[in-house]
Amino acid sequence: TQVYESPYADPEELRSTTVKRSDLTLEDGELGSGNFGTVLRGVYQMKKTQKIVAVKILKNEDNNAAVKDEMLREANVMQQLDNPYIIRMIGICEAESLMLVMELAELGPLHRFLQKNKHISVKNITELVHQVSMGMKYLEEHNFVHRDLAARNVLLVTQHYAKISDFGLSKALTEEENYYKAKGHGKWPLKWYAPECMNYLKFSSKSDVWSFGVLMWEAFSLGQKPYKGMKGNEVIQMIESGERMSAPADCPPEMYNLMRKCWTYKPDERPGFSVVEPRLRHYYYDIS
Ligand code: ACK
Repeated sequence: TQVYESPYADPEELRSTTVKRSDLTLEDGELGSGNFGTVLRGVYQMKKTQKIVAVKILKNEDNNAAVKDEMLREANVMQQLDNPYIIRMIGICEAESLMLVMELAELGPLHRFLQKNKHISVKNITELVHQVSMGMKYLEEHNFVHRDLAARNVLLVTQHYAKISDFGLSKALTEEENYYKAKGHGKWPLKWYAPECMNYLKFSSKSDVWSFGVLMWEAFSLGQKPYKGMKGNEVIQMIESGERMSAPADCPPEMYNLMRKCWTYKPDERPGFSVVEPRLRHYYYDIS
């Protein structure tokens, strides 16, 4: 797997985390949207060059303080991260609305790319999930939990270059605790959540590993929905009874075995990304 040079790696450019509105041109086409607002393509004018960027724009209408807070928290986490497999933040722009300026991943979310490109090889899928595991290993080493790891939050720069995005739910862990205790159940992506998240509101790198197993299942099933047609409580019952999703069609047994490891019930017995990443790396080398 090749490590690509980031266009934003220049420390001089990384330091400035406020983007001047006059240096930013927004384009018409929408890249995507969510309950926070929309994401537009933009052009960011830097000293010598221009960069095409993605701009997450907060909905303005209700002046919602909670949503604004969440976006600032997301920006704060992204600002601390520096890894080739994680979407880089360029800065915050406070103008007609609050805007989060990030590097653009032109090909969009992994699951949709796979749905549209059904002839992608096992080797290519392995390469992409391995890259995600490298980004997650970095997060684990730096004591951040993502809490929303799913194929929809993996964006593609090219068909051979994936990056983790969407740090809206992510948390920096403290020195005392290696998990984050949620205040209560929210609007959760529970098909991606480990049993200890549901039962004890405990989020750790190990619960990210569980989500990563679901992400692997999505990738090898070419972007299908996990636990298709099942309700939340049915998924919980299935997991509690010890049952797991079956292998996607044409999934190599080595990869399905790894998913099953990620779905180990007890977090203490589940592998971390320091174990998952080399497993993927070695399998990728074996088939290359
Ligand atoms: O699933 P989507 O179409 O792809 O919808 C989401 C949406 O914007 C809100 O998160 C897309 N998106 C977010 N960040 C980026 C980015 N850095 N590059 C390209 N698309 C992005 C994402």
